Amino acid sequence: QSLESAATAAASGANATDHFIHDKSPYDAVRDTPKERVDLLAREVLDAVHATIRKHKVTYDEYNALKAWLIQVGQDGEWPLFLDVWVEHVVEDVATEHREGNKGSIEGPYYVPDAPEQGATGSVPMREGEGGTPLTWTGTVTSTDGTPLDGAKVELWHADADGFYSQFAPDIPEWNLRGSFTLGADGAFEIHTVQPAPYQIPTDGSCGKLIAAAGWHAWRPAHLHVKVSAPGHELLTAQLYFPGDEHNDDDIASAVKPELILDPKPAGDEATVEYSFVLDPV
Ligand code: MBD
Ligand code: FE
Repeated sequence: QSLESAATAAASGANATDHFIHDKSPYDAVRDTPKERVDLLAREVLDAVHATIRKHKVTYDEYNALKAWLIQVGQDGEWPLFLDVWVEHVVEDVATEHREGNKGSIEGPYYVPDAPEQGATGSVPMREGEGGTPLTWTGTVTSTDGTPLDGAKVELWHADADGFYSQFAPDIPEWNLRGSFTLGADGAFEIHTVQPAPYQIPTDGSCGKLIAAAGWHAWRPAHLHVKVSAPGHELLTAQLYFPGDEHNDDDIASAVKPELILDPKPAGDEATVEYSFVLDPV
């Protein structure tokens, strides 16, 4: 993949599009959606568009504004950002509504598989003097019956104190603030990282244009992204949030759930937090 090298929406969008094409789109279940489902879903989405046009008497100027904007979303590479911010949360709710264990939250556009392994106790890779309050996070991964999950893996990724993700913004070491933690028989982990800052999605591209044109805001609360996996169990994708963040109640991506808000304890210039995961058997 080429890493576009400017901190612009178009550059991070191009990187997110490249990552999606490389990491996600080739698998069979994505390629081979049954004809009956495509027919049903495409027709119902188009019916909803047509009904909206009739209800609000959409004009040719508005139709052409939409067309120009959709073209720009593609040119900016912002389809992953647009879909993950405004659509994914409902897909995620539907996919996990049956779970007894953790319910989870959206993946978003900035996951990269195969982050460097740190063992059950360790730190995510970070720069000397990395910004943000140091955070020590302890917890366990168990099955719904309480059994600790030997060989479970916690993958953690998050933005830095300036709101940038490694591999999507320039001049950050490749795996900065991205790590994998594989657990032993006790299912326990201790992860060292830094507390991220509230995050604004890129405002200088097509998603920003929609936000400005509609009078919305671009903020997400500060968040840690995780994927938690274990043999014989459903993959959990989640995000964890911090209490008191003013955007916990109006996340632009609608991805906050009360069960996902941490309860960190200050300890001098640092903080500790306990949060554990329960996975559903397949
Ligand atoms: C993010 O960091 C994110 O988590 C989501 C869902 C969308 C945009 C940026
Ligand atoms: Fe994020």
